Amino acid sequence: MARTAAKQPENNEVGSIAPADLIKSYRLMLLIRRFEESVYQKFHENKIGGYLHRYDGQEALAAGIISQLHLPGDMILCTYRDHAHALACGTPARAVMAELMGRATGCAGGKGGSMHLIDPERGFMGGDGIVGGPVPVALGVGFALKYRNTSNVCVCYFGDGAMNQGGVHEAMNMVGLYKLPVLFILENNQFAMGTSVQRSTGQPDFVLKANAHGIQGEKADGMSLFSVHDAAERALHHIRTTGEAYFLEMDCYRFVGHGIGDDNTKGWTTYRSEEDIEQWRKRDPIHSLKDYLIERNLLSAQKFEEIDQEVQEEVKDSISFAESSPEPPLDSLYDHLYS
Ligand SMILES: Cc1ncc(C[n+]2csc(CCOP(=O)(O)OP(=O)(O)O)c2C)c(N)n1
Ligand SMILES: [Mg+2]
Repeated sequence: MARTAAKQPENNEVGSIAPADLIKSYRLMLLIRRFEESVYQKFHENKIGGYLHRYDGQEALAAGIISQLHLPGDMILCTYRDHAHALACGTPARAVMAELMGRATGCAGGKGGSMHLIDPERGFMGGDGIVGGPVPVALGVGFALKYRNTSNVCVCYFGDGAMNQGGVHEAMNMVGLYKLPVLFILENNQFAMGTSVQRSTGQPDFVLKANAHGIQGEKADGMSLFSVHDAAERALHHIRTTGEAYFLEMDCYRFVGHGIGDDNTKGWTTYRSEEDIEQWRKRDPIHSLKDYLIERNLLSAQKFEEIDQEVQEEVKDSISFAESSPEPPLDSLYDHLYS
């Protein structure tokens, strides 16, 4: 059942993604990167409270999959590393930044913060602070989508560390048993905080584990937008035509530490070497896509510059918007507790 990862198209080969969509994905990945780069500084200025987990290096997983969904209709669940997924679903950068700063204009009304972004109108059913937490929720969402006779899919992102949680396997078993339309995306960034995959699991073949629950799957290169896109296209086709789940293990790497308490820009990280980080950085999904667009003359130097400026402006604007937004009023404390 496992298949080999799709390769980035060679220079003289036509890729499977239309040039206009490639450029859109490039812009989105750059927006995610610049957004993430801005948040540590705001945290250190005490503008953001709680905690922060960045997605630098993993951008292709959000851009290559969410761009293929039918929104609204399909539903997305993910972990606490969720800024990218919200932006990919179309939640404005302003509403994401305002949420991080606990402002009433944030996408969760300023009451969720970084790990609990949500935007149901755009299909984004939220981040989750509990490791493995999105998987049992995906079982419920997948059941609802089938029960209501829709042709929609629930996409559930989770981490390599989460794959060792009991509840994850109970939920995957039921998704396989009930044949539910769920696309599992295992973000295998090689580490759960400071613990490597080699140190945390007796069976590192994650696709095999999905197969054990009756779910087909494959492994793909999560550092290549092309590979992510191709694998997701096959997976979504499988789910929409058979109604059954699919599992994708995405090999990837986070370029920065686990979270704000593990800030490798300050030299605190001890569990992985600078050399390893450098090796993975050579496969930066944004740089590879930029090279591809240049080699094939799909975007001029001037256009790259314009996109860069636009994205920087969008992030700057999100910060001024958030900083000038009010905090939630005290009398809204008990709103949204029950639906
Ligand atoms: C149930 C539970 N246990 C422990 C934690 C603390 N914790 C937060 S993130 C994390 C590591 C998870 O790693 P992984 O699933 O690989 O996701 P990644 O952070 O690498 O994206 C842990 C142990 C938690 N949030 N929830
Ligand atoms: Mg991980």
